[in-house]
Amino acid sequence: MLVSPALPLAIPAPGTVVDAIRIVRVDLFVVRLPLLRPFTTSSHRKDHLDHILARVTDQDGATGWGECASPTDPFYGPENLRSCWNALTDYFAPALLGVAWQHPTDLPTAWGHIQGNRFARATLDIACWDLFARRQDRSLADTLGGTAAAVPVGVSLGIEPGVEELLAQVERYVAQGYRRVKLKIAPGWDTAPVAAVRERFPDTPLQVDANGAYRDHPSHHAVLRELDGLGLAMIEQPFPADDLLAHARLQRELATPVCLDESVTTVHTARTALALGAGRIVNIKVSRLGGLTEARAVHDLCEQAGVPVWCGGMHEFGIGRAANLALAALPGFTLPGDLSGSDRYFRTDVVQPPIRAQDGTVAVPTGPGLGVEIDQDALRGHLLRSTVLT
Ligand code: OSB
Ligand code: MG
Repeated sequence: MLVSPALPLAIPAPGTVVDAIRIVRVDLFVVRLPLLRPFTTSSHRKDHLDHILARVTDQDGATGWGECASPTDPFYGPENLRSCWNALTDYFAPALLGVAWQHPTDLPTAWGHIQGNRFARATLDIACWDLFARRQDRSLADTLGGTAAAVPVGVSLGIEPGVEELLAQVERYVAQGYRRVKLKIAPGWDTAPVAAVRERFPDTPLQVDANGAYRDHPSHHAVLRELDGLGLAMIEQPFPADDLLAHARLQRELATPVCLDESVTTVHTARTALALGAGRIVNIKVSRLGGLTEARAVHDLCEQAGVPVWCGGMHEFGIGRAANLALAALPGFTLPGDLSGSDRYFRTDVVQPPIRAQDGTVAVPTGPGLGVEIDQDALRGHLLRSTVLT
């Protein structure tokens, strides 16, 4: 076959491998960072975070980093720190090592036989996207198709001991220029604190997140209808993740858009949820969706359906935060994300340069890959455990 060198084949001939990448080593680290302020939701409270960081190395010595943002305990979703560690060491890393791939979108094939475990999966998905972008000396945002130089950001505020403490937190972040405020709610901590914030900050875009704490029951519908009168931008995940019909029923009752977080775990559940009218807004999280490939697919689906999306967070360290920012540079991310600067959560982060918000936006890193580098001293100083797989 004659092929002009100026016209490379778009589809490689069978048996040929163009620029194949093989991961030959996976390093895993469990890193603990204390939170500056304890965070409470309807499901859990925490004062420090233990996240798994992963470094992948290919046959040429190129590297990429990823982060597992799973909470330690299975209270947000079914995964937890130990389940993620086991899924990575026993399944995802062994299925990746030595396998030839050309593009990170090939990797779902390598992992196609492994069910669920999406936070664990996201760890190596992010690391391979980072490595791939670095090999091409391109930013991850650019590699994904993102165009925004900076993304609008908001804050997510936990349940506080009282309304005064909450008002002080809102005050602080509104003064720092954050574009909207999200309040965690739960039965017993809902209409009163939200109405108090609404009254004190009448012009601040405000939304709430229940992490599935309400039930499809008349007394809870009554509370949610009361929230409907407070001019909220959205009500996030009022009901349990798998109760799509309850969300659809509620959305028909409310003027306020329902936003889905925990319910959307794949592009398939996203499509089902939208078809049922279970919500009008989607929170896209890289970690919950098992990585950047699936998160981008949900973005594309929502963009085609005219459904606004925003980038959610899981209190990521700098690696996961940089991945979220790269994703949020895609054009469908029109609403402010849970993408505050690292300094809102941690005294020190594990990356350089630090990620900071300014005037309610965070700049999308422009350097190769994630555009941040691991701070080796910070990594060593906060390390709990590590292993190497080859
Ligand atoms: O539901 O969005 C959520 C944090 C941990 C677990 C779940 C959630 C959150 C947040 C914080 O809301 C988002 C962030 O600031 O990273
Ligand atoms: Mg949420």
